[in-house]
Amino acid sequence: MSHTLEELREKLNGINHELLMLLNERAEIVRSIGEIKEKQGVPKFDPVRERAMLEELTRKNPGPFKDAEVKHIFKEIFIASLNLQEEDHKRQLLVSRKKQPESTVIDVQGTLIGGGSQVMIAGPCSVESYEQLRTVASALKDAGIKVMRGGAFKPRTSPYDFQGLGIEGLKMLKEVADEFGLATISEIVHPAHIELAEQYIDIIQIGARNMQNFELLKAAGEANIPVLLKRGIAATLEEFVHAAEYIAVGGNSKVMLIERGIRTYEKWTRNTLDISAVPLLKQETHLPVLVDVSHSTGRKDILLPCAKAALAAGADGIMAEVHPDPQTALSDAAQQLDIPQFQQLWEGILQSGLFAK
Ligand code: PRE
Ligand code: MN
Repeated sequence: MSHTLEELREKLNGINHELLMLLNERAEIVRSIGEIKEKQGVPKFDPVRERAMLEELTRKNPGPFKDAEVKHIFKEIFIASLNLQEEDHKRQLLVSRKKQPESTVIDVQGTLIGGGSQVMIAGPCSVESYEQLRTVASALKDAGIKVMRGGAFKPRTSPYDFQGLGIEGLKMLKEVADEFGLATISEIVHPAHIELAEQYIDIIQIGARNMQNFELLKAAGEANIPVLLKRGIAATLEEFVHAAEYIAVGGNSKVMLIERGIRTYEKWTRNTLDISAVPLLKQETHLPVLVDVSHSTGRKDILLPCAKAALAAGADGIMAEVHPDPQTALSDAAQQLDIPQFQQLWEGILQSGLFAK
């Protein structure tokens, strides 16, 4: 008995529907397996299980599809299943935009960061002296900038380089910032210093070299002040987001991310500024995303176009290093702007119309 084309297509429609229902029924089971794996902390991808299923399927394959075709079709199903488990995992992250669609806005002494409010953070690489800090603070205040940076604990590449003034430096930073009505940010490198930091600074910075110092991240998770987490020099965005999750899961939801360049083969810049990180991090997380134009480029001459690119890409803030006399700076001398250069950068940013202030 022969069927008409219409009849055969009608049959296929029915089979398509059955396959669709079965695939989705399968997907629900895959999700439940994903939840179990999530709880157990085991990887979602299981190539051994996949191979066993493919072997069984080809063994039982009655044809006319060849084994290779059956394998191909099922491999696609496994990929889609894995994607589903990974999407579910992302949805569970506290920092994920899937978990919280609205942008986090961080209030630093009345300065809002995120959700359409941008911040300019500037100051010397290292705290060196009262005079140095006062000169910078005064220039920042005149420019209307609210947050001053200054490193007191300096994790340097060489142990023979200036290591920072430590707690004394934090005290100096606070004293000068209070005089000029500025908020402060400084890097903390030891979990034991987090509590102490809260007395002296307004934002804790976790440096690129410590992005995956999990004990430090956990300690920052217990802090009551905002944390600015720098991207590691060789960190993927996924690793970066998970490092932020360590802080958030500890109870501190005031986390900001900062792209500061990644290591590539390029030598004309200190690191390579990854602009794509800005829209991606903003898409994946609800956290404010900033860009450090000084450490990413390691130069003074291209900060304005890089800052504009960052803001155009959606950055919630810019960080730059400024020193009264960069040539004599005890760290990062090559990249710190002097005060007139900084003023020029700031003017350029304001004139670009990309900074909402
Ligand atoms: C499943 C999904 C991804 C894994 O790589 C292996 C198998 C599948 O789709 O069958 C399910 C699953 O997560 C599992 O059985 O462990
Ligand atoms: Mn520096």
